[in-house]
Amino acid sequence: MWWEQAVIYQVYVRSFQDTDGDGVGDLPGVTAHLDHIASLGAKAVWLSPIYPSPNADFGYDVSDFTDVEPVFGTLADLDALVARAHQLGLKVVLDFVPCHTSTEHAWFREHPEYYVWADAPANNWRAAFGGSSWGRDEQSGRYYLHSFFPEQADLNWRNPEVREQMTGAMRFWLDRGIDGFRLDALDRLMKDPDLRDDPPATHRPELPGDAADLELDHIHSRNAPDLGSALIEIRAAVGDALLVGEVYLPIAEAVPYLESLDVVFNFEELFAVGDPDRLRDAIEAGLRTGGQGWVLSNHDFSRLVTRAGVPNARAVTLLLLSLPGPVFLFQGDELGIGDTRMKGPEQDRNHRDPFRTPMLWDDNEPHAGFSTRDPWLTPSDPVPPAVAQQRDDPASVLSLTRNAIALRERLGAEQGRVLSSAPGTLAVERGGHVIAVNLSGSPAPSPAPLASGQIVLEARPGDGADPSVIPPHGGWVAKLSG
Ligand code: TEU
Repeated sequence: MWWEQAVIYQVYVRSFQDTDGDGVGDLPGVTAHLDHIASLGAKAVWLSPIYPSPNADFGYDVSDFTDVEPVFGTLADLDALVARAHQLGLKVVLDFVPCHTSTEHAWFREHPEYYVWADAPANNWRAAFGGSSWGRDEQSGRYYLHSFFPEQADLNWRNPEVREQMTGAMRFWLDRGIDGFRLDALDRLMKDPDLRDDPPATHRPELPGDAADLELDHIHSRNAPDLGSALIEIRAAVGDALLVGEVYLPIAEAVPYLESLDVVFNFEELFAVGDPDRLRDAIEAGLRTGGQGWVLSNHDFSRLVTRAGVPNARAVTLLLLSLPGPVFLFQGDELGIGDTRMKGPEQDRNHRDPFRTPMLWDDNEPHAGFSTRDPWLTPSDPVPPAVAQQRDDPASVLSLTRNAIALRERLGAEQGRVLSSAPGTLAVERGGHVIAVNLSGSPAPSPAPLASGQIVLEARPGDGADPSVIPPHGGWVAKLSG
């Protein structure tokens, strides 16, 4: 399948390229820069939600599943984007949000039976972004379930009509040439039918979460035992389109989702990149599991540069891009963008804005070429050089990213194995190569005997020419001798 070793590039449409001068990115802006994505060697582009939305959660509160948000453009703009992508050999993956709708979706009034209701808050469940999961509907005086913001009412996937409507919407996009879906927040798709209380937490959660994750074990409010039945219907509706699940669970618990999905994100890896031991565990778990995708960054969490730490970001980028299976690259990862703070009134408006800063196309243009006027979000911290400034610099993060992606062809599909290596280092052998990175501050011995001249790619050009040593905060990919 096309996605098995693919690099999939995530576009946060609001922040990619503005073409109509309103300071917000749009679909024609994505189309205009698809050649950049193709030139990286990515095989697909995943678009953050493009549907009409009141933007309580920037597109993840959908008010119509079969149209395009006017600020982003029109259905015709999307058709043009898909046509251009396919011309360039890129697949197009849409972010689909099956768990909830905006409370401004017409269904919320016309089809209340599509949602989960109670006369009073029915249990102790907590919403991901704080507070009770039960929101009061002022009009009826009743309470509806919401796993995220109160503006995002949870759909009731035990109602067959909901399943029909949602799978119908997915088919609508497939008919327009879409190649797959990233399915949002899937572990919240179905909950305990009896709405039982979540018990007090007995241990620290394996993945970071909100304060409520330290208080409650979310065993009833997510990941219901019969959730797989909905996934089977989704799979039946979409044929062999790519289905990537955002399942916010440790990878071992996400495995059952792979009965219907092609890929789930490896979140353990995402949170482990700052700690070589945890990262080794996460990579080993991922290699064992298969069917999972490595994530450099996404729009919800601190950027790779910030999580890995500036000195190690290049080495971690090289490592993750050299692993088998799909790899998800968030726009700006290829430039080395880290978290930024916001200017003026934008400061602290949304706790995830620091990871969603506008793309940097050309430092000689106003707003680095993102927009002709003030962008919707303006970083206040220094940002790395833009695409035009990094493109021809062999030492740039952009060159490293492009070269590491090109190297994936040579490494092939072999799962590979983690080698034992010096403390603070990580080494993987696969496809006749060793990928070794050193996340410590001192030089470390090579994990395997390599002849000199075998290095095919370095995370720090010029520093690591000796394959008997992994340079501090560096790394390389080298051919195995013999
Ligand atoms: O994210 C799901 C999500 O945010 C949770 O898994 C969260 O990380 C966890 O509960 C920890 O608190 C998706 C989108 O990526 C995100 O942008 C949306 O806000 C969210 O769903 C709601 O649609």
